[in-house]
Amino acid sequence: MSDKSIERYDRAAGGWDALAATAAVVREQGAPATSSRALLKANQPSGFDCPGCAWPDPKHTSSFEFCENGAKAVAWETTSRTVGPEFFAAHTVTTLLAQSDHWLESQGRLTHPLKYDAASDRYVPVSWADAAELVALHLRALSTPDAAAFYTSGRTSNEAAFLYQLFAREYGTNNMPDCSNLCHEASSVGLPQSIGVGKGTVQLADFDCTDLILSFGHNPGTNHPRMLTTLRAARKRGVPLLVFNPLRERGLERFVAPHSAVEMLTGEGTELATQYLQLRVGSDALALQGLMKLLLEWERGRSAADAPIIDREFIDAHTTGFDELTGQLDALSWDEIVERTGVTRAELEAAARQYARAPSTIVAYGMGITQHAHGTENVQQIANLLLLRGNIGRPGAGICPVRGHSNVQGDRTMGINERPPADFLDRIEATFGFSPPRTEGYSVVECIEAMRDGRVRVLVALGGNMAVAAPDPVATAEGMSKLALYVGIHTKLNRSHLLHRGDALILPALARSDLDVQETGVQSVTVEDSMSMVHASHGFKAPPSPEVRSEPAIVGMLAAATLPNSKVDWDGLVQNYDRVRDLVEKIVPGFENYNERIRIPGGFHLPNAAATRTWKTQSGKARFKLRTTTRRAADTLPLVLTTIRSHDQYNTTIYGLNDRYRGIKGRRDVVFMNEEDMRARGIETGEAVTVRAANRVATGFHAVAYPIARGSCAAYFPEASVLVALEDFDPQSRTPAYKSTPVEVVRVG
Ligand SMILES: Nc1nc2c(c(=O)[nH]1)N[C@H]1C(S)=C(S)[C@@H](COP(=O)(O)OP(=O)(O)OC[C@H]3O[C@@H](n4cnc5c(=O)[nH]c(N)nc54)[C@H](O)[C@@H]3O)O[C@H]1N2
Ligand SMILES: Nc1nc2c(c(=O)[nH]1)N[C@H]1C(S)=C(S)[C@@H](COP(=O)(O)OP(=O)(O)OC[C@H]3O[C@@H](n4cnc5c(=O)[nH]c(N)nc54)[C@H](O)[C@@H]3O)O[C@H]1N2
Ligand SMILES: [Mo]
Repeated sequence: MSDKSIERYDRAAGGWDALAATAAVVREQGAPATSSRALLKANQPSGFDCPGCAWPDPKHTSSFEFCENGAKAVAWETTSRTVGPEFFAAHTVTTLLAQSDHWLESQGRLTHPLKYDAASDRYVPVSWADAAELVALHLRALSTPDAAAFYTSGRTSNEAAFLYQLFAREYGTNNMPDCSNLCHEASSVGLPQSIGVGKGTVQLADFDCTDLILSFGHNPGTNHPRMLTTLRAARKRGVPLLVFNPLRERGLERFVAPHSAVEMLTGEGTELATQYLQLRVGSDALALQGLMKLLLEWERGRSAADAPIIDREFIDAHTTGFDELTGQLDALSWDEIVERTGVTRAELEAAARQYARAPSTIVAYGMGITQHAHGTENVQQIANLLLLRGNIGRPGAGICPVRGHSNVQGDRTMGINERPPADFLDRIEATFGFSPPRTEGYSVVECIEAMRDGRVRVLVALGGNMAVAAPDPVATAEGMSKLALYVGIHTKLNRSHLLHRGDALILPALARSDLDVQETGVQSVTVEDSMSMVHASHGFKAPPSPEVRSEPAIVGMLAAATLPNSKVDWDGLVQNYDRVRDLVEKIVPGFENYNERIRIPGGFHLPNAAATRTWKTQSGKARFKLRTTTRRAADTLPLVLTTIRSHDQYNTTIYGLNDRYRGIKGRRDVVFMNEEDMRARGIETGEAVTVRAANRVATGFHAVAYPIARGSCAAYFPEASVLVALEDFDPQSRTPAYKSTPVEVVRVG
């Protein structure tokens, strides 16, 4: 294929190409001096937390840890470009709506509070006081507080998140849809049933003493590049890495560490995956049960002299449900496993042998596990596999859900939760003296349904881009267009600001790297990473305009205007975030001496009961969970589509049009297919295709032959989100099934 836009990339991940790509993006954002200074402060003890991802920082970071995509996130937020009142005077909302997501965000940082003016179809400047009054007016006019919803995206700091949930609850609703509903909700729902906590049990130090790492459904070379440094160190110790992923991902195969002179000069790098199992999209639970079935068979067949394969002592002392699980595994046929996963029994045996042999194992996983109609069950099969060999609650072993947004885990800890635990609400009530609502609120999918049928009339968004992040953009846009008021608290312009027909406000917020000065002086915020480390983040850069306010200040202002008889001293809290943290300490377990401990470089670790083998489940034991065996109705379509991120995007933020490791240049209109699936349909690489799902169709795509499991295909999010129905979600966690849409792909013409 001569087309330069589709060309196989066969170098290692990282290396010089990563440095060059970083330099290009810093140049393009027009602030090389600020961006470079910012890069040196990212993830340093005295600096700010990188807004890129939630992978933890190595203890006592002293040298600069290079990360290409962290650098892009920092450059994107420290850009010198701005969108002020002149920009909005020059563009109507209708013309902005015609622009791409990439164009909208790349115009720059928001500088002024803006209000939508229907007469001119433009956003016009508004004072902060008038903006707050408009919000108060709408919220007070609603017939019930449950006609409002408060969306959060996971970049929000602990302090802002805590104030935000307090505002929503004192106002009277638990409607807190949140990006984690779209992300790791299956972990938050599945893990408490299995092991009693909804978070991962490992810390970074466990990777230093583990004997085996299994990776399911995540692409760290793009989405958590600093994780490659951890994986590389483990591989250098001889630890095998088994990858379960339908797509061959360069970042899981070979890595050149930019800080290693030798690797940079030779370009050779470190081999990562020792075994790569290209299972079919959506078949992880079956593959996991295949591994477990083998362990069970080997255990039954072993002689007394052989080492045990499953940890009977642990199972008897610490778990329930083992017999039910073995019953299910015995009933499962190898024909079904092999047919549906697309991997051979021999491949699974090789993987199971490694697992049976390893004293301690870590399983890391991402969206390839959670974003399915059976996401919760997928997560639970991972927990089952670990429990079989007692791999939870000891050094070098455990479960590692790799979180997305840099503070998505912290936001949940702070109470951003549409289904809050009762004891959390009890403490709110005891501390503040108001009765928080006790009924469950809406998750994202439910919020969209409620906007569509008029039950939700006001949507406030603290960060994020819900309209584009949610499944089914048509249904979502319809819901947003029916709102009486949309309020976007954001750093950049995005599509969610443009879909309303009623009132709308854009409120410009400080970003992580911006200096935050309040009445008592310079403020820091805190965040929690994927491994429950809480630490401080200090912005340093001059904000894009003096009008821009911090997230805690904006939330405090809206709350004070809406709740005249509030029990909370909003102004006092905003003046000094130490006061917010003193309140968090009273409400959230694990935050004793919060203010003291975040002043220690590196911060502190939150307790995790499962990691100490205390099981906070109903029975007081860990539980083996079964897999549902029914198939979905739409499974009659021959292919399964998964939607994935390119190397040049951050969720709905599109930095550029390349996906270097997958060999795509300057375009995003592709669908990756297995060569044999293409041949069977008479499709050649580069040819225009239509992708059909039940009742929906996506046009304008081009097929690309790619090493992907047969029967599976992949396209980028959000372009392919049109194929994901709002109703297609995991019934337990309500996570959209972004990664398993049954489809057919046909040649155009
Ligand atoms: N640069 C950058 N960093 C990011 C983000 C970003 O967009 N850009 N997003 C952040 C966020 S919010 C999140 S949640 C994380 C996301 O990080 P990831 O979880 O890595 O996200 P995805 O790109 O969705 O990729 C999932 C991987 O799962 C594989 N996969 C797809 N379907 C299946 C399946 O059925 N089974 C298995 N086993 N694998 C499958 C895909 O091939 C891909 O390699 O990254 C965070 N970090
Ligand atoms: N088809 C499909 N859809 C998906 C996924 C998928 O894999 N496939 N993944 C899902 C996942 S895992 C997630 S987490 C969601 C992400 O959903 P969201 O978190 O809602 O989306 P983002 O794209 O991260 O949000 C980008 C916007 O955040 C704002 N922003 C950036 N930094 C800041 C800040 O510091 N403060 C404030 N106030 N605003 C800021 C900017 O205005 C920017 O436009 O998308 C989900 N959607
Ligand atoms: Mo995410």
